[in-house]
Amino acid sequence: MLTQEQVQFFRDNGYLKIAGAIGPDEVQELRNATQALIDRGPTEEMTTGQRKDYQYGRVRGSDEKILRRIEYIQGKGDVFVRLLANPVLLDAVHKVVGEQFVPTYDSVVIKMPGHGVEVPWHRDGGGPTMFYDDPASGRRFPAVNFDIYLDEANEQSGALWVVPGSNKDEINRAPELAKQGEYATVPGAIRVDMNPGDMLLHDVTLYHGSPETHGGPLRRVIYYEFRDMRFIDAVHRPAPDEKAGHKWPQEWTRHRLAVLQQALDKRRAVGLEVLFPEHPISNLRVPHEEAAQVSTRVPHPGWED
Ligand SMILES: O=C(O)CCC(=O)C(=O)O
Repeated sequence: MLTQEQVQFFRDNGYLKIAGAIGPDEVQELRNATQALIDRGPTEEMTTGQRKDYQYGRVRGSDEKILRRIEYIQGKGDVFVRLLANPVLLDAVHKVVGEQFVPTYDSVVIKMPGHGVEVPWHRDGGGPTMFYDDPASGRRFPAVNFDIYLDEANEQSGALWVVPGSNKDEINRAPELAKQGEYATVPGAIRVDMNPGDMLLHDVTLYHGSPETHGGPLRRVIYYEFRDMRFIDAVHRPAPDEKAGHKWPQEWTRHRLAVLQQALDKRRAVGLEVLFPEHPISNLRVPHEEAAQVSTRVPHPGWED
């Protein structure tokens, strides 16, 4: 479980590596389920929104469309739902995101074998408004991604590069770095090599990206993002008379919390360990019966339009 030193390292540097966070059996199940999604791809039977979940890109000098990510994977298999309630993940979430944590995003990023698509330097969601300084408590609530590695990430498979401490930069230099398209020569940048089952925490304001690969092996990483409810209430809610657009109404966060409860219940049902049976904050709990009924694919408002 995360120590105070690890929490401090994360706050200072914007990232933290936890080796061996996810056990080998769970990793193997996730690998199998992810591979099945890659092999099948989008189908005619899917809705337009579900087909859009499969995102493609290109590498330099080729017109071939290459799979680069699949959105909303919690709606694509129980193993991804159960992962949401993994005790090592939720312990880290609780300690770095805040007690009122809410799962806010789920996807898998893929570097296909042979040619893997670049993820240019960026801050997730575009930048410096992606945290909340709460005047009531004086606390800063970060938005954090929990990156679960299913394959080895190294030079050949296009490991992630990060600039430690860039979460504190007030001016966003990520677009300029993306334009230059360099990794190893970026001042302060480090490559974060990972093994299957390792978890990387990254603050969404950290500069990060990964180069395209040529002749490398498959590299798959699951990204689960969480934010504290105080952050969401202050930053993401539509005004009372406003259409949701890309904002997050109460029903949407309740739906996400219901998936979390379903994840805790599904994990316990197969005899896996959980950190707590329900959300530790009582007003963020969704009754088990209600949680069991919800669809586990919860796209963001605006995704299906
Ligand atoms: O896994 C990667 O290469 C980076 C993915 C990423 O940062 C993103 O999708 O926002």
